[in-house]
Amino acid sequence: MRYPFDLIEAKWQKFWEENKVFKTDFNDISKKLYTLVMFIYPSGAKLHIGHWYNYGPTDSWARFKKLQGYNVFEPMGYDAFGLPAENYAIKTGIHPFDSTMQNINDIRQQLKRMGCMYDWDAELMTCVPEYYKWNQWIFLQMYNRGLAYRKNAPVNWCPKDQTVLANEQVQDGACERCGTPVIQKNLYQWFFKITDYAEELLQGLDKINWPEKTKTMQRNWIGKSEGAEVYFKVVGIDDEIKVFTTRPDTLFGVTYVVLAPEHPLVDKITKDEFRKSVEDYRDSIKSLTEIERTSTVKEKTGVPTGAFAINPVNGEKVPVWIADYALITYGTGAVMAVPAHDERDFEFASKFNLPIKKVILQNGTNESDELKSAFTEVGIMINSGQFNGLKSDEGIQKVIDYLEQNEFGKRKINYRLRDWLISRQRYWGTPIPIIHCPKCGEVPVDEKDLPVELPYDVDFQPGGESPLARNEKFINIKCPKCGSDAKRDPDTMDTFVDSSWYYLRYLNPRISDAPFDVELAKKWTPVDMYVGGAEHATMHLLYARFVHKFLRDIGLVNSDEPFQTLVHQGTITNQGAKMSKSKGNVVNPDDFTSKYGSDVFRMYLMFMGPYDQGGDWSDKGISGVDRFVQRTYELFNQHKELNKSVKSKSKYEITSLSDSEKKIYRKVNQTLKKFNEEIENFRFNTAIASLMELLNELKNLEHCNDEIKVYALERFAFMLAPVAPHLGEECWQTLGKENSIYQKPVTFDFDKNALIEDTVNLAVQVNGKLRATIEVPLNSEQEAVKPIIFADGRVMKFVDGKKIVKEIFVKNKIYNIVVKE
Ligand code: ANZ
Ligand code: ZN
Repeated sequence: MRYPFDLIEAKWQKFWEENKVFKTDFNDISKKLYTLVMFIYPSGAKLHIGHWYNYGPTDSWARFKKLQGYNVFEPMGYDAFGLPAENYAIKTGIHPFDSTMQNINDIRQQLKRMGCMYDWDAELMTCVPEYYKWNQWIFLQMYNRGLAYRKNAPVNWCPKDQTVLANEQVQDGACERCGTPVIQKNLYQWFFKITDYAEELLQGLDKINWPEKTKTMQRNWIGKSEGAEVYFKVVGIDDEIKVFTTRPDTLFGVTYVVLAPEHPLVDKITKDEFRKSVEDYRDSIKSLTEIERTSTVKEKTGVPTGAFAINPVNGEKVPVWIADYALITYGTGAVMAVPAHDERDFEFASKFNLPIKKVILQNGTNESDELKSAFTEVGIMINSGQFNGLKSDEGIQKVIDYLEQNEFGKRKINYRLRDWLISRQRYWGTPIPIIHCPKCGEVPVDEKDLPVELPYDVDFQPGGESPLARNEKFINIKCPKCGSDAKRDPDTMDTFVDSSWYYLRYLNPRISDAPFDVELAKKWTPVDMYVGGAEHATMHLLYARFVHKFLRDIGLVNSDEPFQTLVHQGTITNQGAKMSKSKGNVVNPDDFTSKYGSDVFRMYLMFMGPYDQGGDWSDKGISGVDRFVQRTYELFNQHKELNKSVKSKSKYEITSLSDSEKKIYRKVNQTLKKFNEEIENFRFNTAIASLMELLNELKNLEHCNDEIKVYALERFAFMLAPVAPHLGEECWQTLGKENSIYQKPVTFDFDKNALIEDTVNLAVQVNGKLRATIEVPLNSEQEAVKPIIFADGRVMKFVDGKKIVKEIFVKNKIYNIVVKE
C-alpha cells in the first residue's frame, strides 16, 4: 500500500493542534531554546521554495532539540507593513490592509500544512495597532533620550516611487525596487541615532556565534577608522578647516585641502573672482549620488575657492579646493590632500597640476625617483622635520602626540556608520507619533494617546507628498501643549523598525500594557538560534542589535545581543538563476507537496546539499526520497504485529548478540552518532543519508530477536521524526506508542562499545585483479587469514594447480597473490 501521506499528515496536524503538543512552557527555563526564523513578508499569497527552505529544515532542527528534551519555543508571524502591498493597491485599488490580511490567511493555511511545530498562540502581525503602537512607544523612548531626531539632510529620492530610499536600497544608483535612477533631495527626516552605539555594535560581534562573513559585513558597515583631526587655519579669516585623516604620518606632504561642495565654510572663504565657478560646480554635481561621486572610475572634478589654508606642522600655505570626492557626510567633510600617498589625491593633483610632495620613501627607491602612482604603503618618513627617519606606521602615533601637545589637532576615531533614516513618505507603515505645532515646534504624542492609528481611507496615488499628508482628518490636530491648529507628522516608519524587536513580542503577543512581557524577555533572550537569509546581514541584523541594546539600556531586557547564534540558509536556484516571476523559473512547492506530501518535499530540500549553500533545483532526486518514505512505511507496517509488550534495553552487551543482531545493533549506534552530529550542525543532507543507509541495513531485521527489533525500530523512529515529522509520528504509533513522540524526551545516546567494527573486508587480488572481498576478524595476522582466503571458492578458482610465487599481506586491507602457470 502506498503511504497515504494526505490522511496521515492531516491526522497528525490535527493531533498536534488539538493537544497543543508544541505549546511552550515559558516558566521552565532550565532547558529553554528559542528557535526563530525571520518572519514572513506576506507580499504574496503563496509560500515559495525560499520560505520552505528556510522554515522546513530549521523546524527539523528544532524538533530534534525538542526530542532531546529542550523546552523549545518556535514562533511564526508576519512582517506585514511595507511597499509591495501599497504598490499593489496603487495598481489594483485593493486596500493594503485587505490584501495583506487575505495573504496572511492563505499563508497561515500553507504553513500549517508544512507541519512545523509553531506555537500558534504566539503568532503576531505588525500591521495592527496592537503591534505598531509599540513601535511608536519605542520611538518616543528614543525621542526622550535624544536618540530620535529630525534633520534636514540630503536623501536618496526615487522619483517614481516618490519616496526616500536608504543607502542600502539604492543599487548602482537606481531604486532597488523599480530601477529608476535615484536623485538627491533635501528633506526633513527622522533618524535613529544608531551611531551612538557604533563601538558597542562592533565589539559585540566578538561575542556572538554568527557566520564570519556576516560579521565582517557588519564590521565594514560600521567602518571604524582611527586617526586624527587636524586644524588648518584659513589665511585672512578667523575660521579653521578641520580635516579627518587616517594618515597623520603624511601631514608634511599636504599640497592642497579639499572641502565637500556642501561644506558650510565654502561660501565664507570663496574669493569673489571664484564665486561663479564654485556655484556652477555645485550645480553640476547636484544630481549625483554618493556612489557616483566616490566611484573610482569617474574622472576627478573640482574647482579652487581662491582661499589658502596653513599646514600647522610646517606653516606651508596650500590652496583650498572643492571637489565632489570629498563627502559632507563623512568625517569633517574636509580632506587634507597628499597626492604622493593617496590614489584619489594623486589623480586629482595630476589632472590640475597641483604639486606632489613625497614624504614617505619606499624601501629600495630614491627620493628623486619619479612617482608613477601614489605610494600608499609603509615606508620611511622624509621631508617631515623632526620625524624624518621614522617608519611611517610608527610615525602616525608620534605625529598625533605632537599635534595634541601643540593643539594643532587631536586623536580621533571615525565610523562610516550613519544614523538610521526611518522616515518613509508612504502610507502602509507605522505613523510617526509627533505633532508639528507652529508655536511649540515638535510635540511628541502623549504615551496615553497611543496608538496614533493609521486611517483606513486614504488616497495612495503617488504625488510628491506622503499620502497621509493629504488625509485632512488624520493630518489636522490641535497641539496638545497650546491648543493651536497643528499637523501630525505625515511620514511612516521604515518597516525595519517593526522587525527590530518582534522576537520580544512573540513571547506574549497579546500583552496590552507594554511592548512585550519584560519578565519573559529577561528569561528568554537572547534568541538561541536565528535562521534567515544572508541578504539581511547589514540592515535588519544590525538594526535589531541596536534596538536590543537600547531596550537593555532602558531596563527592558538584560541580554546584550538579540541573536546568539545565526545561520543563513543557502538559496535554491533554478538553472543557476534566482527564482523570480519575471524569469518564469519559479518552482511552486504545492506541485510537489500535493504529489508526494510535505514530509517528502521537506526531506528532499534538506537532502539536496549543504544547507548553507542551497543549490540548483531539480526534481530528479525527489522520487528517491519518496521511495525511502515508502519503504520506511512498509518496514514499520511489517512489524505491526510485533509483540507490544516486548521492551528493549537501552544498551546491549555486544558479545551477547548473534551475528545478525550485532550488525544491526552496530549500524543503529553508528547512525545515532552520525545523525546527532550532522543534524546538530545543520548538515541535514548527510544526516538523511545516514538514515537511508540504516534503512538498508534494517532489511536484515528478520534475523533478530524481538527485543533487538524494537530497539532498532524505536531508534529509527526517533531519527525519522525530526526530518519527516508526520511519518515519524506514524511509525512511532505503529510500534504501539501512545500520543505524540514529542510529548516525552527520547534518548539519542549511542553505545560507544558498539561503534567499533570487529571484522573488516579484505580485498583479495590474484595477479593484480580483484577476485573477492572477504570478511575476516579485525587485526588478524597473515597466518590466521590465509586458510580463510584459500578456502574461498572465488579465490580457489584462480590459484588451484598454479604455483604461488608471492603473497603480500597488508593487515585489514589487502591480500595479494601472484601465481604462475
Ligand atoms: C590624508 C591622507 C593621506 C589620507 C594618505 C589617506 C591617505 P577611511 O579609511 O575610509 O576612514 N577622507 C576623510 N574625510 C573624507 C571625506 N569627507 N570625503 C572623502 N574622503 C575623506 O578614510 C580616511 C581617509 O579618507 C582620510 O585619510 C582622508 O584622506 C579621506 F596618504 O587623509 B586621508
Ligand atoms: Zn503648540
